[in-house]
Amino acid sequence: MEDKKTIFSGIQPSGCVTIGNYLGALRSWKELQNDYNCYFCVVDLHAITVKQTPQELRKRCVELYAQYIACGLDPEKNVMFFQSHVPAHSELSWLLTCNTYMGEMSRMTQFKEKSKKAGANVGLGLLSYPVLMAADILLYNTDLVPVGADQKQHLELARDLAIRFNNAYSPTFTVPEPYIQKNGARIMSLQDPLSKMSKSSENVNAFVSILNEPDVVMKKFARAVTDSDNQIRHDIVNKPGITNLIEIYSACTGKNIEQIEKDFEFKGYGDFKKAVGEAVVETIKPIQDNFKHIMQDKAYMEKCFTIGAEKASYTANKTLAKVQRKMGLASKKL
Ligand code: ATP
Ligand code: LTN
Repeated sequence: MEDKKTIFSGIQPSGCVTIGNYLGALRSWKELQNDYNCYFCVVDLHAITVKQTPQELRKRCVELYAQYIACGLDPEKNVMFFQSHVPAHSELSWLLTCNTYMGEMSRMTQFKEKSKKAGANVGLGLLSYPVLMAADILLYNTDLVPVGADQKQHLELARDLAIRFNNAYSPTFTVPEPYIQKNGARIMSLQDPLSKMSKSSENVNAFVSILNEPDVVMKKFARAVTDSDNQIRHDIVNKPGITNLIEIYSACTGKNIEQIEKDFEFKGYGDFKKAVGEAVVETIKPIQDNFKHIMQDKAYMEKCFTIGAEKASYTANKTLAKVQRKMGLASKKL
């Protein structure tokens, strides 16, 4: 355990895990858990950067934890916990905020996109959210962060903040590296293939959740936006909808793009959409079975996330104390 490198990653309980979250991130965590010392966190403090209904959020937190386990993450092998159960995340976030520039925050792509949606009153949390993410990562001396391609810019910030702090004070933080898969790192919306699939999307036809029933999955793919030339060809510029479906199919079946184009050369969109739907249904079926089972054992989950938070707090508090001391905050003993 000691010699292994450390991984940290998290998903927001802002909805149900989508096939984007699964193919882009969660699925790789499962592979990595055997070779790394892993922290997998349900990042509930991130979800409140946009308005939430408290009862719903609380329910989604538990369900997301159950989905982690259902996807094959082992709470006995990894440290699996809720972000808000380890207060050091919020505390380090403030200390890092004081070492962060306004300019580097306001140019974040996700902030620009989400603040557009928020309308007139853009919450400050949406702007400062990547600092909290940096705190999540830096608390655990993380070497590697497995995420989808959309998080690359936030990871860069975490690296910049670590390097800045190490230079301004003394070596403290490990500088983390992103781990972004080649296949499935950016799954697009089924209704607007130019924007990424998002679990908090208002249009339920835009995403497929890993808990969607088979008939719902099939319908969502049947309605997926494509073009009208009826050729199954990977062409990101001219055919973003079909390209996205090809990538989903490839990520689920392991077949490469050329093979898929060849297999469907003489088929139409209807047949292809059906095949993609079926491949997705097959991929998520075992997860759904596991999920139902786990949700019936709340006592087990409670035990797992309590132990998870204790283990996480131990490492997190050590890092936090170091940072507080280096920044000159009041000592507890004179
Ligand atoms: P929200 O809609 O609340 O912004 P989200 O669906 O975008 O949520 P996050 O919780 O922000 O998901 O991300 C969890 C993980 O899933 C991250 O590693 C992120 O990079 C990855 N991810 C999110 N969307 C996609 C996608 N469309 N394709 C591949 N990976 C994704
Ligand atoms: N910002 C991430 C979720 C997230 C995260 C993290 C991912 C919060 N903290 C730390 C990796 C490491 C997102 O997916 N939107």
